[in-house]
This record gives sequence, C-alpha cells and structure tokens, in this order.
Amino acid sequence: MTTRRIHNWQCRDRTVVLGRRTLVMGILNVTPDSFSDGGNYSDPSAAVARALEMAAQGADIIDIGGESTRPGAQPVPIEEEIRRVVPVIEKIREQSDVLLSIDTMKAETAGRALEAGADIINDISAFETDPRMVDIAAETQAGVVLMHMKGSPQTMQSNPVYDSVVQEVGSYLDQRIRFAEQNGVRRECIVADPGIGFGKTSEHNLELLRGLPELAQCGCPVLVGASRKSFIGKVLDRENPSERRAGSLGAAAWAVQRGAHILRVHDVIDTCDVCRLVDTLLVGEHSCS
Ligand code: HH2
Repeated sequence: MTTRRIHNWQCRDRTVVLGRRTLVMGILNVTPDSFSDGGNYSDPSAAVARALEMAAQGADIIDIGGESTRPGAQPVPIEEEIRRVVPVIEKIREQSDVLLSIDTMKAETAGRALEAGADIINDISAFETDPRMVDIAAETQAGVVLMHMKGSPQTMQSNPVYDSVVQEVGSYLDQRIRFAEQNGVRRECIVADPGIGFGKTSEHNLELLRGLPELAQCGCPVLVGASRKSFIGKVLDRENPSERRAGSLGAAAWAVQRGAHILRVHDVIDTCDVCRLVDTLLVGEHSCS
C-alpha cells in the first residue's frame, strides 16, 4: 500500500491541496513540432479554446509550452517562445481561474508568463539552464516543478546509462530541492518530477515508475508525465502517439497508486475518470488500515 502524503502547495497567492485527490495537468503545446499535439494549437484562439475545454473536462492545471522538448528538438529563440505563450496565457486568464503553469527553461519567458497570470513554473531543467530562473521563482513564490533530465533535449536519448536510475534520479531531485531552498524558494512551492522520457531508455522509464514510492521519499509532492510517451509505444507496439491512450491510462492508474500527486496528460477526461476511481479505492484502503 502507498500512503500519499498531503501537502499544501503554494503557488503565488494560491494554496493547492495535493494528495487528497490526484490533480490532472492538461498539456497545451503552442508549438508546431511537439511529439503528440504539435501544430494542433499553434493558432492562439485554438490554444485558448483547448485550454478552456480541458478545464471544463476537469483539468486542475493547464501546462502551456512554447518550445518542444522531444528528443532532438531545436531550441526556440526567446522572443518567439514569449510570442507563442504570453497572449494565450492572457486570454485564458481573462476567462478562467484554472491554475496555469508555464513549461519553460528560460527565466524571461517564465517572468512574462507570470505577469500574464501564470501560477507555476515548470522547468524541465530544474533551474539548471537559466541562472535567473531560481530568483524569479523565489521572488514570485510561484509553484515550481523541478524535473530530472539527463543531458538536454538535443542529446538526452544518445545512449543514457545509469547504475541505478531510481537512486540517481532520487538523489538529483534531493540536490535540486536543496539548491532551490538555499536560493530562497520555499519548500511548500516545490513539486518534484522524475522526468519520464528525458534521457532514459524504455527500461529506465519502467524502473522509475516501479520506483515511484522510493522517489516520493524526497519529501515533496511528485508529478508524473508519462502520457503518450515512447516507452508506452514500445511496450504496446504503438508507433503513433495518438494510439497510446489506453497505455497512458494504465500508467496513470499505476502512478496514482504508487504516490503521484499530479499527472501531466493529453487525455484529460479519461485520466480524470481513472484518478477518481483509483483515488476512491485508495481512500477506502487508507481508512481501513
Ligand atoms: N514532458 C514533456 C514536456 N514537459 N514537464 C514535466 N514537468 N514533466 C514531463 O514529463 C514533461 C514536461 C514532453 O511532453 P510534451 O509536452 O507532450 O511534448 P513536447 O516536449 O514535444 O512538446
């Protein structure tokens, strides 16, 4: 049995309870080249409509990205990244108070997104890419997601090797949480993420999912982003990401049962149903123990 710890996640002036039920973070890539939804929401009005649709479907957070991080993706200039995401965040905020996170490694983009109404910085490089990112997080007291990645999106899939992937990812997350705290980010603002698919083979990703209870020992809430990723395609022999829905839901159920607090997903309705069911089972299990 996995007992999920309850946390109060501080995201600027909002306090979000994590652990009573699983939160669903809907993915919105305002990019031409993301691995699953690339090109679908490049048009700002389509992006805003999709965000509002996901919120209506039950998403607790919308994660907005203007730069694909799929293996081999090329970096996007900062002006272009800001041009893609900021107007979309402004428009969503005019119409909804759903939590918004900005998926970026660049401090200026994060700062502009927060000014436009975002609540959370999702930095897949855990404050390693841009030295100013940690200061923006500390100043704004935004929620932050610190993720493990081996290398960069350009290099990460060229033969990643670990002695023990769970131990290595766990101690990296501990170290980045310490770094954040030493630089003024409050622990209550931090969520940790093992970074499924970022510098990992399929076997590494499966080991990380098996090792989630150990990773949850970092003391911060845990976010898992397995949705439609290539290890699911490999296990199920599904080449096309849109065919990986059922596999993603299987991974979601597994992750919730093993302590994930937040799931980052493409398929919001189905994932919300899975979470409600597994959360209900877990509550029963805990109350009987
Ligand atoms: N995965 C992706 C992007 N951002 N952020 C967190 N915290 N965790 C993840 O697992 C994660 C993430 C990659 O997925 P996606 O955004 O769907 O694709 P792309 O990077 O091609 O835009």
